[in-house]
Amino acid sequence: MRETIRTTCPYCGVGCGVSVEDPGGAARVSGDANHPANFGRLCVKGAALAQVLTHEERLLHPQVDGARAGWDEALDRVAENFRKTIVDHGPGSVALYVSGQLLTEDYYVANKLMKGFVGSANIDTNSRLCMSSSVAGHKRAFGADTVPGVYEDLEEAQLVVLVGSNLAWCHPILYQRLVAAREKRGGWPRIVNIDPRRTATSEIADLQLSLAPGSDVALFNGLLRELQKAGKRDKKFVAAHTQGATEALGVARKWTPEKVAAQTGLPLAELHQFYDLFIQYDKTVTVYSQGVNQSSAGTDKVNAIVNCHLLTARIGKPGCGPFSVTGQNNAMGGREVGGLANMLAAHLELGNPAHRALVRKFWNAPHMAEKPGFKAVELFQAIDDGRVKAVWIVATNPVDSMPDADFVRGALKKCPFVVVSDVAAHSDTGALAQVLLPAQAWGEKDGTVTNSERRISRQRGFRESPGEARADWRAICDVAKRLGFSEGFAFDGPAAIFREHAALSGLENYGARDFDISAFAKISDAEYLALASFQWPCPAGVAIDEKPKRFFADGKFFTDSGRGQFVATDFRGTAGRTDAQNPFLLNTGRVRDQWRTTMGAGGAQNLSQHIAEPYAELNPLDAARLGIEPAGLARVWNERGAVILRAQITERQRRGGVFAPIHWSEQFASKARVGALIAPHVDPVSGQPESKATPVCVEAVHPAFYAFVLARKKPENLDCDYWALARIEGGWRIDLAGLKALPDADVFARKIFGLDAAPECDLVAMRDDKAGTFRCVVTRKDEMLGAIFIAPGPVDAARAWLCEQFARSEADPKALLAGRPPLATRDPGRKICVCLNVGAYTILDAIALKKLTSVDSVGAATGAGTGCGSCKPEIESLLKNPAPVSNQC
Ligand SMILES: Nc1nc2c(c(=O)[nH]1)N[C@H]1C(S)=C(S)[C@@H](COP(=O)(O)OP(=O)(O)OC[C@H]3O[C@@H](n4cnc5c(=O)[nH]c(N)nc54)[C@H](O)[C@@H]3O)O[C@H]1N2
Ligand SMILES: Nc1nc2c(c(=O)[nH]1)N[C@H]1C(S)=C(S)[C@@H](COP(=O)(O)OP(=O)(O)OC[C@H]3O[C@@H](n4cnc5c(=O)[nH]c(N)nc54)[C@H](O)[C@@H]3O)O[C@H]1N2
Ligand code: SF4
Ligand SMILES: [Mo]
Repeated sequence: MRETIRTTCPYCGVGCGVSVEDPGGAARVSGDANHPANFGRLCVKGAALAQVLTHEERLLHPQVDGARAGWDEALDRVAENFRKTIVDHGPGSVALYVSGQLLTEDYYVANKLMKGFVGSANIDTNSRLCMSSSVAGHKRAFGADTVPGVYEDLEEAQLVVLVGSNLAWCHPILYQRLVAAREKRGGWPRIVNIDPRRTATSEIADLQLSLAPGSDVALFNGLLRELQKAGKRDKKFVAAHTQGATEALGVARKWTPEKVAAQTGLPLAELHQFYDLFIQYDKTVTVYSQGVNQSSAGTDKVNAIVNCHLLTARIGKPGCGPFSVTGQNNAMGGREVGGLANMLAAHLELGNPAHRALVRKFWNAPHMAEKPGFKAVELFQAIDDGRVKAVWIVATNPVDSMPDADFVRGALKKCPFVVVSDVAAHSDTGALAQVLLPAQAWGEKDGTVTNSERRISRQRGFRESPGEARADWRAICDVAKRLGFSEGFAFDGPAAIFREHAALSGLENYGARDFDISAFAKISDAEYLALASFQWPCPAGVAIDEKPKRFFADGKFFTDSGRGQFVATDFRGTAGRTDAQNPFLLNTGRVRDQWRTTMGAGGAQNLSQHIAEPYAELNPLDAARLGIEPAGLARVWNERGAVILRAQITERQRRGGVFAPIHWSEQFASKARVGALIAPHVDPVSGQPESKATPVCVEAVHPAFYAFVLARKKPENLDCDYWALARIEGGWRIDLAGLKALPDADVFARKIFGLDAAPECDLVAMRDDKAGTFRCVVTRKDEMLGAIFIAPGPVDAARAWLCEQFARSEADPKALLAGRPPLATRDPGRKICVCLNVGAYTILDAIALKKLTSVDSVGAATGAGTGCGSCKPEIESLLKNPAPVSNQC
């Protein structure tokens, strides 16, 4: 019998269980039917996990000063530099910058090393950029960073309000659970989607509120007022279990519907529709994500939402509650170990002397941090001005993902000592490291992660690590030992770390703190190996059951008074304001098949086929005014930086706004690091940057030529004003453009394919001087190595068809030279359904020809949407709006 490994998807915070069969290196990945997050389903990224098991582009060996080194040499170097910096400049001069991508065990030792042994709380994490406003909002309202509800609540609710969440693309399995519940329950829950732009998630919304960016606090203040007015205050609950209602309502009172309408730009009728739904349905869940968190008023947005739930006592009960969905697979685990610079461990408070004493004793810590360390934005400022002189960056790519990313790059360049632990051989941050440490990747590493609903699951290693890659926890413990802290870091594996973490969570807890998993404090290595997923809290001595665990149903909160705290949230606009210089507001976020800054989800070629280029969404009226044509290029810039992106002209985008995805690093595009433009404005409470509202200027780029390239090998020389690379089956596709006319297209093509060094290759060219076009294919014997299409305007080629042809080894070079399929064949178009390989034109043709009206009928006719289902919202959108889809990106 084949062994099945049960593990967890490494991508988003839904935390889906994954089953892997891995006989002889041909892994088969499927959803774990028994895992309570996904019950067997996987989205397109999870389903492509077998493709990321490649060792291509992996960092295989430690490097010191750019040269391969042994682990001992590299670790000695890290420890020596850290020790010397601490001795010379104090513990505050060193820092760790870590990540919600780490396993809890890695995170635990990193936090322990800094806060208990180095004696500085200078450890912060990319989660600062992700959900620290939710943490701060929870702490203000609940007295602890507690997510009150569970996933079932979304299915059981009458109304689900999505705020700043593109659930369909970013938490696809939770979205699918919601869709399935609606199908089963005849359209319940009703769904309201609150987002300045229409997204894939808008397709299932009964009501879309395209509010002005940053105006959520006004909207929810107005809601609080209307709830009170409509008599929806739960008087008993508010009186017995909360405080601060009067102050919060006092602030909300002035937010009349008219005033809210003016602030949010929403029509009064839509506003009343929303308020009426919220008033009418007691079972309401408000799901929120980065449109809420990544704001200079992020914490207030969270509390404005929570206020409405406290007033109506819609919390802790089935089908009710505010629900912060976490992005990273282990954002929650990081919170549990205290990975943020202002937290301790096990949800203990760094600012609380009794908590510090407790942890000091438990860790037998020689140098306990006494005060919070630098939060991410402050940390890179401190690196820049020399207060921090040595930094170790683990599992995050700040040169792309931080705001003011060019400043961050400059700071790291200046920093005397930079260590980067990563799985990838090349990253924009790794390029600046003196020491590079190769880490284990998914499928190799072993430990636990916690999902958005407080469910702890095992990630299990089932593959040998390539080269000398090692677990992050091990590298951290090895440095700790070299710094003289052997006793505190003598762990022999993740199980030992997990036991210590679990024990600390129960230490003198007695129900005073939400996070308690002390039931697992004594589990054996074998039990850890077999550990099934469980939801916390799980205190010692209490039988563990599978019932959903909710907080606050009893009205007991973790504040000093034990009451839930209303917060008076006065409205303030975005920190960045548009003006004549920068008249557009830049919103940034995610696309369905890309993962953060690691394009193509770390090497899965399927996932580059959905959207292959960095782009900017612009409203048609704005684009027309700026003279930007569909598939043309747009320069988006401000005083901090500039990017060049492919224009996507769409009504989904409000006027005055531009949306760009965050996924393209310099490894994949010439100039698409949107982080470089983001102002480092932060929320005053959480320190989370405002990544969704930066004033920018947008203008048309007028290239002298455009080109589209297919290549077996990644070209080494892409010396061009614009280029974007994407993996395809059998090679790469590249879009290029240049501002200066090409003196000789033939020479340019030869350079792209490196032909001077490969005289055995043939180049068959077609030139039309009148039209200004040039096409050629490169072959070696009968094997096709590449093709290039050059034109004075955006290249009009059937890209999806070309990619398909290129993947076939028997492809006819001459047929490819035509750039489009023969008459009888249709270009399938941009891939909408990756699982079944169905393009947009195939779907549109089927809709027109067979007069299809439902997603299911499209599925039956074309197969689209019948795999993982992640593309169903887009099929829905094509049904509603069968306009031609740009094939360009
Ligand atoms: N495919 C994919 N999935 C992912 C990720 C990925 O990279 N790719 N990353 C994961 C991570 S780390 C995270 S944190 C999550 C993020 O998940 P989401 O938060 O759902 O994703 P985003 O696209 O960042 O932002 C969500 C929406 O907020 C909207 N928004 C912008 N400003 C405002 C505003 O002022 N008010 C409101 N109400 N909305 C606003 C944006 O238009 C956007 O559609 O996704 C996770 N899942
Ligand atoms: N403008 C703008 N900026 C944003 C956002 C936005 O919406 N807009 N979103 C923010 C959010 S929510 C987030 S979460 C961040 C994400 O941004 P980053 O934190 O930069 O995340 P990744 O791109 O996933 O980078 C993770 C790195 O860790 C490596 N890695 C993966 N697994 C491991 C491992 O196990 N060990 C080690 N050592 N390395 C590993 C990967 O190869 C990759 O280089 O970006 C933030 N920045
Ligand atoms: S929903 Fe998230 S956790 Fe689940 S398979 Fe998709 S990316 Fe992985
Ligand atoms: Mo995130």
